[in-house]
Amino acid sequence: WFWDITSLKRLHLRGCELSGTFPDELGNLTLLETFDVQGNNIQGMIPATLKNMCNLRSLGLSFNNIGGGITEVIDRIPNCSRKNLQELALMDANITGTTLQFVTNLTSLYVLNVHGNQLSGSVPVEIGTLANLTYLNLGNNTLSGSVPAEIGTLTSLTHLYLGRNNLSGLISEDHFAGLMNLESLDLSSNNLDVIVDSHWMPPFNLESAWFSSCHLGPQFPKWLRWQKSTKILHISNTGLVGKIPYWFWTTFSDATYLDISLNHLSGNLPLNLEFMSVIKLLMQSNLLTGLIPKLSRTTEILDISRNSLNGFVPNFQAPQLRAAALFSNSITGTIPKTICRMQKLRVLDLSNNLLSKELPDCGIKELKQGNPSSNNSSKVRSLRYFSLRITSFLLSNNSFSSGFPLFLRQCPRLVFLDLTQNKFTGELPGWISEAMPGLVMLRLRSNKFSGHIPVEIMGLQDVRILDLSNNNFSGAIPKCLEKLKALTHTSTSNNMSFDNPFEEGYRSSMSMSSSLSNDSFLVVIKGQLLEYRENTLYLMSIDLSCNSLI
Ligand SMILES: *C1O[C@H](CO)[C@@H](O)[C@H](O)[C@H]1NC(C)=O
Ligand SMILES: *[C@@H]1O[C@H](CO)[C@@H](O)[C@H](O)[C@H]1NC(C)=O
Ligand SMILES: *[C@@H]1O[C@H](CO)[C@@H](O)[C@H](O)[C@H]1NC(C)=O
Ligand SMILES: *[C@@H]1O[C@H](CO)[C@@H](O)[C@H](O)[C@H]1NC(C)=O
Ligand SMILES: *[C@@H]1O[C@H](CO)[C@@H](O)[C@H](O)[C@H]1NC(C)=O
Ligand SMILES: *[C@@H]1O[C@H](CO)[C@@H](O)[C@H](O)[C@H]1NC(C)=O
Ligand SMILES: *[C@@H]1O[C@H](CO)[C@@H](O)[C@H](O)[C@H]1NC(C)=O
Ligand SMILES: *[C@@H]1O[C@H](CO)[C@@H](O)[C@H](O)[C@H]1NC(C)=O
Ligand SMILES: *[C@@H]1O[C@H](CO)[C@@H](O)[C@H](O)[C@H]1NC(C)=O
Ligand SMILES: *[C@@H]1O[C@H](CO)[C@@H](O)[C@H](O)[C@H]1NC(C)=O
Ligand SMILES: *[C@@H]1O[C@H](CO)[C@@H](O)[C@H](O)[C@H]1NC(C)=O
Repeated sequence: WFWDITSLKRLHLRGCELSGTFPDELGNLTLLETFDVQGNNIQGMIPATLKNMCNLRSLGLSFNNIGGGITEVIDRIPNCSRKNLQELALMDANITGTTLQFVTNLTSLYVLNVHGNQLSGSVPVEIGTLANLTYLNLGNNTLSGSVPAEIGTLTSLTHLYLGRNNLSGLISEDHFAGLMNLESLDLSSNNLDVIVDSHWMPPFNLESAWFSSCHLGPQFPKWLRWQKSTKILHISNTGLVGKIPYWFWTTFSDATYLDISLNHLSGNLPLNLEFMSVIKLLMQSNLLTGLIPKLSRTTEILDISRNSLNGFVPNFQAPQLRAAALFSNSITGTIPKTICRMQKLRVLDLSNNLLSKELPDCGIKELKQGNPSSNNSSKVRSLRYFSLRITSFLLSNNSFSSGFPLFLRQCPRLVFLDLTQNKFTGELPGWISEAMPGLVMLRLRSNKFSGHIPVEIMGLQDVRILDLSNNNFSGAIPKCLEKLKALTHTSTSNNMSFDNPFEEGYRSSMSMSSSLSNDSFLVVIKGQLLEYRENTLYLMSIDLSCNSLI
């Protein structure tokens, strides 16, 4: 019945779960100015009946399945309204095409969004004729060739997204010359060389800047110093060499997301980053040395893995910290008792370091301090109420020496536990399955554990990777191995919604691609060290070899 209301000027049907095809009757709405059906499940091309829709200003077709060519879409936008069209949104709409030349006829466009389609060809120089453009998103296509410098004439532009294409060549000051209103810039994941004079003062003050995989180096770009409003900065894998300049931390003290990973940055980090506002701080795979800094209280995700940091583990004072990847450094000392207060921590990876001694034993006092608001509770006073929420705890290849850590009694949500290659001794406690009922991975390989394998271990119903090899366990292998249910079923019967030990802490964090979840996962199977990157969820393995079992 919509289509009879021919007086309609604005039709907003965003996210209405519409499916099927566009009806020809749409063309009856000749007064329509705005047509927005983004985020439905409409299949097929817009109808050829729109000829008389001469007032169309805004066409929103994003997140549908148009399944056709871009030129066909443009051809069906009525001739009479092309000149006046201000907004064209075709994001993730399954559109193909080898040219963006059509822009020459859409001279009034403010917003052009064709992100996430299969558009190839180059960015036309004529893009410079769209003088009103404020938002241009050509990201996530397969555009190639160079970026025309004409883009630098679009003085109204606030958002420019060219990331994830196959663009190449040079980006210079010219490309930015007139972009004094630019707030958001994405050039990442192309093959672009950004080469500007070292004294260049950018005309803009970016809030978000994505440069990952552009060539910015080897020198740390000096012009970044003038970007004092930046909240999001990605300069991962940009060929940067040398020290992080001293102004970096103050210039970006208000940023929430900083990614300087995968470069050749060296030198010590500042001792104190408490003045920052960063939520996600990624610095992995550099050549950084020195101590792990005192973190800002806002930090939720920290990745400093694969550097050369030495000195002690930080006295974790970041109450919001959810995931910390500190693996493959040279960190010494032991895990401080402050970990007992870290109620938000999910993932802690300290593998491949020089940590020693024992883990703290969190008593009720320490745990309470991490959860002061639950002080008054009359109902739950048990330890469990105050327990930690760690799901992945990875300590392999250190020098921890003690009995099986009592710390683990306070980690009832543990899913991945890796104590491989340390100097742990003594017997496995009977409480192992009661304290950590959800364990999917239990790796105690290459330690000095001894005694019998406790029969309680059969209570680990979700365990899929059980590696007790290379210890000094003795006695009989417990009889009822078939009770390890997850190992006897072929399908994934548990409800684990994540795939590897690194992933969990990253879910529900800012929806940015995470580097941690990309990390490989090493598993020893039949004496071979195998590397897995995905689908570790389906991996099953039991290894009791190299003990004194009968
Ligand atoms: C204290 O306990 C009462 C009753 O259980 C509850 O209503 C209240 O929200 C609690 N206060 C705090 C700060 O947890
Ligand atoms: C509405 O559109 C349909 C299909 O394009 C057409 O057959 C019909 O005559 C139109 N109705 C009016 C009132 O214009
Ligand atoms: C995209 O459109 C083509 C052509 O209509 C179709 O064959 C293909 O299945 C569509 N792709 C998706 C992911 O729907
Ligand atoms: C524009 O309209 C004219 C007249 O209606 C028509 O001849 C021409 O083919 C149209 N152009 C396009 C590109 O549709
Ligand atoms: C621009 O429009 C004219 C006439 O409507 C048409 O002939 C021409 O092919 C269009 N140019 C592009 C690049 O689509
Ligand atoms: C990317 O562009 C280069 C030339 O710059 C070309 O050789 C290559 O085939 C393109 N790759 C894709 C996937 O389009
Ligand atoms: C153990 O960690 C050290 C760094 O502390 C590293 O050099 C070594 O390669 C690691 N060994 C294994 C087997 O990963
Ligand atoms: C919690 O209880 C302790 C003593 O048990 C007390 O010192 C502290 O002030 C209490 N905190 C809150 C927030 O009530
Ligand atoms: C292994 O355990 C046995 C007792 O079961 C003990 O006698 C022996 O010393 C242990 N070996 C090592 C290397 O710890
Ligand atoms: C798994 O999920 C199902 C339904 O979503 C639920 O009934 C069941 O209790 C869950 N099992 C576990 C072990 O959480
Ligand atoms: C993710 O892993 C793939 C496969 O090894 C690798 O090519 C890629 O560089 C990795 N990406 C990052 C950001 O580490």
